[in-house]
Amino acid sequence: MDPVAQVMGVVNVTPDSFSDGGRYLDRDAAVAHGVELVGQGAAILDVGGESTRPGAEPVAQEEELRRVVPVLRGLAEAVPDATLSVDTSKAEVARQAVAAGAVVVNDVSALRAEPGLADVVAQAGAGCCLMHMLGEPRTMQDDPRYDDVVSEVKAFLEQRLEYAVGRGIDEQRIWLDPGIGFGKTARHNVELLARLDELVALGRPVMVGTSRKTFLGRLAGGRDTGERLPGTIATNVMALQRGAAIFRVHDVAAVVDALAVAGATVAAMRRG
Ligand code: PMM
Repeated sequence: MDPVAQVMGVVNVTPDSFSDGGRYLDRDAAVAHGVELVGQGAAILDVGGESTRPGAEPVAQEEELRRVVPVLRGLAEAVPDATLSVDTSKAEVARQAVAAGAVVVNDVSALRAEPGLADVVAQAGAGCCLMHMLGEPRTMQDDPRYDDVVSEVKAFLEQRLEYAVGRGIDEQRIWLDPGIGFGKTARHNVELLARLDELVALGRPVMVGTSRKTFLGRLAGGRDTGERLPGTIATNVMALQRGAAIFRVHDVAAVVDALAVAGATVAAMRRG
């Protein structure tokens, strides 16, 4: 695999996440799942306790803490070499997650939901992923519109990067993410993947999360969540070729293999 390409395995500890909701609610099962993903080649694990699927309702802070903190503690012990990320937009959840072993805060609101989150990341010397989203999960898929989706996402990420650095977060530890499926039609998602190099040009590692998302099913003629691995692989390979660095997926083993082959081919293409 391209040496900079890293696969992030998804460990959702939620009862309603769109693809694996409810299966890993139990702490031990979630930890075991994370260990299995590392065994399959995930360098990073993203632990989330609040679903961001379209239409999802927010989760109370206490409940989110109850879901993610014990799982992070368990993973920090079980897979000490893995990079642990917490998928949250809440400052207090991030604070306790970092204390439990997370070194990256993956915030789908890009530090807009809670101003205190930037301070938590800065003070901990943690990394963070800033993601683009149009609107909020409850309503984001209700007729999203852009004049030019790529330039608008790029301008947003540039502005959020500047904000994060201004709040004291180490620029070298910031990743950017176009937010595939977050207030975007299938056409918007495809356009973002096709022109991902324009986001890579911002100079920070770009993360993509296409795994099992609705647009893959739609483009393939109507596929349910469990039938979207081919689309997941196709989009991650395209993203690798366009310069993405981090690939957030549920099906780690298959994507690691695909990226190893694609990465060798991309390297040969670059050598000419
Ligand atoms: N997608 C989901 C959740 N968190 N975080 C980032 N940075 N990028 C994504 O694309 C992303 C995310 C939704 O997928 P899930 O419900 O399967 O976790």
